[in-house]
Amino acid sequence: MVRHTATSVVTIERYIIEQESLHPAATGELSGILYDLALAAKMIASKVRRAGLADILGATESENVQGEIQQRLDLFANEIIIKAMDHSGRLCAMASEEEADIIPIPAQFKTGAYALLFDPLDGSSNIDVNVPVGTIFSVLKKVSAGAHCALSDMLQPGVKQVAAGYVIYGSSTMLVYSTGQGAHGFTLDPLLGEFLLSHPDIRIPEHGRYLSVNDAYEQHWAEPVRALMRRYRGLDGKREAMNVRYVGSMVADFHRNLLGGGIFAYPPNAKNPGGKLRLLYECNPLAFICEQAGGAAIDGTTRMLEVQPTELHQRTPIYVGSRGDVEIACEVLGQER
Ligand code: FBP
Repeated sequence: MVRHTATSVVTIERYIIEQESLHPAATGELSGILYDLALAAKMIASKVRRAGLADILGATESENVQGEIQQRLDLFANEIIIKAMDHSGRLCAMASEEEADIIPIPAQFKTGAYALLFDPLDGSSNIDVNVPVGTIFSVLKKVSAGAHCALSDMLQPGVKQVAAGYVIYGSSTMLVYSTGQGAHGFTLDPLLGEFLLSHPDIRIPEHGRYLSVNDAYEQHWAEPVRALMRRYRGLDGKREAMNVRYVGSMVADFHRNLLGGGIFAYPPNAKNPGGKLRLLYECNPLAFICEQAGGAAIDGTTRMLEVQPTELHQRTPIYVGSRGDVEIACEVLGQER
């Protein structure tokens, strides 16, 4: 594999092909899915960039399966991804944070060997206030028999992901993905309309400096979680205090910590005893990327990628980021349990 640097002018298409060449058995189907996702990301980015001018801000009257009011950009992004992906003949079905059930491939199109799960616009509460939001995706290989998708194709543990990634719509638009050969970042050049390799082979620092947690929930945390947050804040004298940074968009908080080192945590609390964030299309894809970059992710007891899913929209607690900081979570949550 050619070693690239951030100035090698490598498009995402070229990089995907180079990575595919490392797999003699590859059919090109997975590469095709990644291309189509990159196109969908460009279309969403162009709308997000002009959101205030494009009359697409604000909420709709409808609620999604999570009980959240759907933002207009949520639905726009959801539609864009479905339309960009449903006709390629590469997917057996899709699942989205915005759709209660599995999204079948329309009858007029062929079905394929992969399932796609996604959060079309993560950090919805930040859309109208121009704070970075993102798109998160996970790709699984179809395991059920027959042409059509079964729930079992979606309910696979994170280790079964064949690809995962996210797009961050921030000061620049970046797409970070992995197919199990490291995590790589591409920046959208708005003049060329191309995703160009800008962060080859991302490595997250072993120990981080940022703590990303919404501590407005402190009163609703159980004692083990409070003890852990005291540790990260250096209040138990066992380590230097970390710097707190919390945007409220998981993709943005995760991305900062992936590059700068740190931990993002959304512990269980009295209001969300099972956690808030969704296992299949928020936590598993980011855990996959993080591990590929040398980091780690747990749900409080188990390696995130080994959790066996039981429901499409199941929620989970999450602690993800620098390996040294996640190990502290294992130690403190384990000790205090
Ligand atoms: P969605 O916007 O996709 O529903 O994502 C959930 C989310 O906004 C995460 O991006 C973020 O980390 C978290 O919820 C913020 O939750 P809270 O406001 O409880 O801290």
